[in-house]
Amino acid sequence: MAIKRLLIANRGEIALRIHRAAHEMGIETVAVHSTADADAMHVRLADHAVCIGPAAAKDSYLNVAAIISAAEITNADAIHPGYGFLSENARFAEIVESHGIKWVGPKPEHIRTMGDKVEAKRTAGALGLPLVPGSDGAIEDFDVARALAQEIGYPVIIKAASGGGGRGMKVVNGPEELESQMGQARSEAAAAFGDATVYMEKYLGNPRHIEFQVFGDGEGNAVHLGERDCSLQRRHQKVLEEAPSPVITPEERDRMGGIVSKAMADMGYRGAGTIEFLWENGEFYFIEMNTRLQVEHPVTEAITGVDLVREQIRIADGQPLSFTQDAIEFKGHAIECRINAEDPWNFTPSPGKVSNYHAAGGMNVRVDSGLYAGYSIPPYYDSMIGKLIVSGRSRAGAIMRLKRALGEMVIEGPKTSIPLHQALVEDPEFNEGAYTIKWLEEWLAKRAAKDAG
Ligand code: MV4
Repeated sequence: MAIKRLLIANRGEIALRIHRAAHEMGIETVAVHSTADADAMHVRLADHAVCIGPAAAKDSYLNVAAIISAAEITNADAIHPGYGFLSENARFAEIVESHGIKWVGPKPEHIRTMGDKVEAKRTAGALGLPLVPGSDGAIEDFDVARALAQEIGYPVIIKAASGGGGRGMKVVNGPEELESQMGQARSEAAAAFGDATVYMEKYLGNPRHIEFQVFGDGEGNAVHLGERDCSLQRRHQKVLEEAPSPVITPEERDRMGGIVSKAMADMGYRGAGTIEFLWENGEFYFIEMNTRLQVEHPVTEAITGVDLVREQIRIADGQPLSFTQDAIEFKGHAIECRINAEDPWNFTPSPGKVSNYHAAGGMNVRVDSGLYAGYSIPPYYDSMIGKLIVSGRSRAGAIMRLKRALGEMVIEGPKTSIPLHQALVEDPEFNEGAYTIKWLEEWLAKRAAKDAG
């Protein structure tokens, strides 16, 4: 039976994004919301809305029983989790499916495998993806760890198997630091994730973060939609993303794209996924796989013309992929700026009432946001309040358009990261595309020093 009514288990801009794709497919939507989000745009737009609990996410957007109840009460026949919250919770995916509700996401077993970073690496390696040199699985013993570190060469990095997104990592510069760093990594992992399992990798000093978008039908067919460069980040929070990466040639894209799509086909992957690599000296090294739609998916949409959310919903509905690899052309260049309600220079959150709002527009400009004049940004959730996505025929053209569009944005009341983006797009190194994962934090430190002096 085809999906008729989709429950969106999320809030903010991504809930709107999913609602829009569903409506274009003739599918009704059900919003769920906390008491703090009663006036949110995702609630206003949806066909039906259910309050699922108090402001704290653990009592609402993470409340499995309340969300399943909302789906049952409204007769929703599918659930889309968006990103964050329950999107990579394999148990939730199983519970959804066991209620006869379609899960707009990967098979629960694949969510579980990729959530364990040791299992993810083992799986990726077996599927032929290039790995960072390191331990073959978890490491427990200091002597084994020391011997391995000697073999691969310092510096090495210790990572938590249940970590990800940068949490629970320790760099080890030499043998004298090994026991203390590994011990700390283990106890921090135990405290943060309830799992002390760690593994070791060669530490790459100055890589780029490049990720490939993949799609599978769950039956052995898979495609890739090219890469995104997400190197511009601060404290593991991405700030600006672009597609294609300024450093990847069409030949390299085809070669790596072929490797990742073959891997996804071989594992029988279903739905949207992102394969994350570190890239250094022309080489790709797999680090993690995200089994969800990502915040930065619009830059891929802009250069391929594929509606990623529509594709997700089609696959969950048992339909085949709507395109073949041959049909995908990468056209032009797209850049996304994440707009956060925070001080642009010290990053302290800035929630509160939006007294005036106007979104940029014009050719090849997209604003995904739930903001409106009079809306009060609640203090309980992530500070990202919108995304500005622009595209152009070339990277330079996209940057020109980005400057124009940033200048048109009006968000009065809370502080936002727009001034940060306006400074960033003027930087000569940014304009050359000459940046790595360390670049933005160093740029911010230099600016802060100059302002102080
Ligand atoms: C690394 C690394 C250097 N060498 N692994 C951070 C998040 C997590 N997904 C993996 N991370 C890293 N793993 C090795 N072997 C450096 C990072 C890293 C990073 C990676 C991607 C984007 C931003 C980053 C910022 C700091 C460190």
